[in-house]
Amino acid sequence: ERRTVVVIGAGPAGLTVGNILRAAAVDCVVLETESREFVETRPRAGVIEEWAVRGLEQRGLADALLAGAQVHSACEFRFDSERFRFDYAALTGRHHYIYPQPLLVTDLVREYADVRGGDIRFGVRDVRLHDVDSDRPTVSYTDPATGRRHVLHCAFVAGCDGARGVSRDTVPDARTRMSRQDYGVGWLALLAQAPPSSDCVLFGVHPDGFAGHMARGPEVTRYYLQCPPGDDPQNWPHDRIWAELHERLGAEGAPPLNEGPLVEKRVLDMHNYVVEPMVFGRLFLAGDAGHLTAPIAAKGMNLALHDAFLLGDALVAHVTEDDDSGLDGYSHASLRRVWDYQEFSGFLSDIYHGTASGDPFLAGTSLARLRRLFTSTAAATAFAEQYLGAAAAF
Ligand code: RFL
Repeated sequence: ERRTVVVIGAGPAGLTVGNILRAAAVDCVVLETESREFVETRPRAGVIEEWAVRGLEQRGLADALLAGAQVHSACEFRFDSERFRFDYAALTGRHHYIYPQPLLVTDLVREYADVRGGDIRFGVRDVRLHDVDSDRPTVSYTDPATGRRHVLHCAFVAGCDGARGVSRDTVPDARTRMSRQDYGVGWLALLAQAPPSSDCVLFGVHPDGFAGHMARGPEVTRYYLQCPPGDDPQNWPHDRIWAELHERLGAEGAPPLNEGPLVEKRVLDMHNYVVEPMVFGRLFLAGDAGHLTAPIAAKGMNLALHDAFLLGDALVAHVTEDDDSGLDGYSHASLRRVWDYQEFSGFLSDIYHGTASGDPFLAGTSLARLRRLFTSTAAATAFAEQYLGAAAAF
């Protein structure tokens, strides 16, 4: 079987690339190890930056999002038992969109498979890439229905298989560099079946550790609690979680949190990596396959979309106009935004985690950094720009 592009992974990156290719009638197939139901319900991100929404809209992929997303214009920091509202829209004129990742993935699958007639194969096993450094790469997998190996011949492979995929491992160490950073903290990621307790995102910066509150919908709220890296979620029974959330997000005049059953409870270790370059022969990495940003600054899905716009458009230009400039510049263009977001994520990590670091000096400078956002318009505007993500290409 021959295809122009094989896309590996049906997350935000792979599905967006697939949709861009289908809109230009470029022949492609998307391979995904999980089931359709699984990818459409996997809870993860929820914040989409305005430029990314516009990018989806330009490609005909934002109808449901624009109809259903919440538009946020502010967030609130809570520290020293006080509330500090940070109105980023007033400073920049720009907003955040709150739209749960499973909804976006559902929209993208429907558009790709049901509207644009794209070929997507769920539940495939043991995906392997071959000869990607030649001009005749192949991708093989085991068909779940027959148990037989299947081989796809192609011109390009889009490696969009996330942090635990196989694409990245195909690249020999000598041909790429992987830079890593570990913040040395964990976050207990929680999903509560409870209405949000505020009209905006809340960040609690507390001596016991960071806590976060993010609406996901009218009846679902995501919470985060800083914890030791590698901590066992069993150490966090229901009552302890709510006691810590009340404590760390508590502030004078703040309404109490709405409690509810916790339907997700997992510990995420806060670490980052970046693969450079993101290209190996005919293999192009996109999204978490090429770079991971700890969810501290809610940037991962946005970077995945940025890559997908660049890569999808570049593949279309190559196939339909014989224009290679997009593919040649892909890795560089992606990494500019990746590094900018990594730097901001590190800056935010110091603010969020400094007060609980056990180092009183770091606690002092972290709080000074935070207070500056509420005393200097210049500092606040610079922060707001990075919080919302660069509007234009670098
Ligand atoms: P994904 O979404 O992981 O999709 C990769 C897909 O590839 C499949 N796969 C394979 N398919 C074929 N063959 C293989 N060998 C395969 N191996 C894996 C997987 O099943 C999957 O379907 O990667 P993508 O597309 O790069 O998208 C990245 C985002 O999902 C990720 O960056 C965000 O979820 C990160 N993130 C957040 N990002 C934001 O922008 N804002 C947020 O608020 C935000 N919150 C979060 C987050 C990530 C979290 N977790 C669980 C790590 C909150 C959490 C809790």
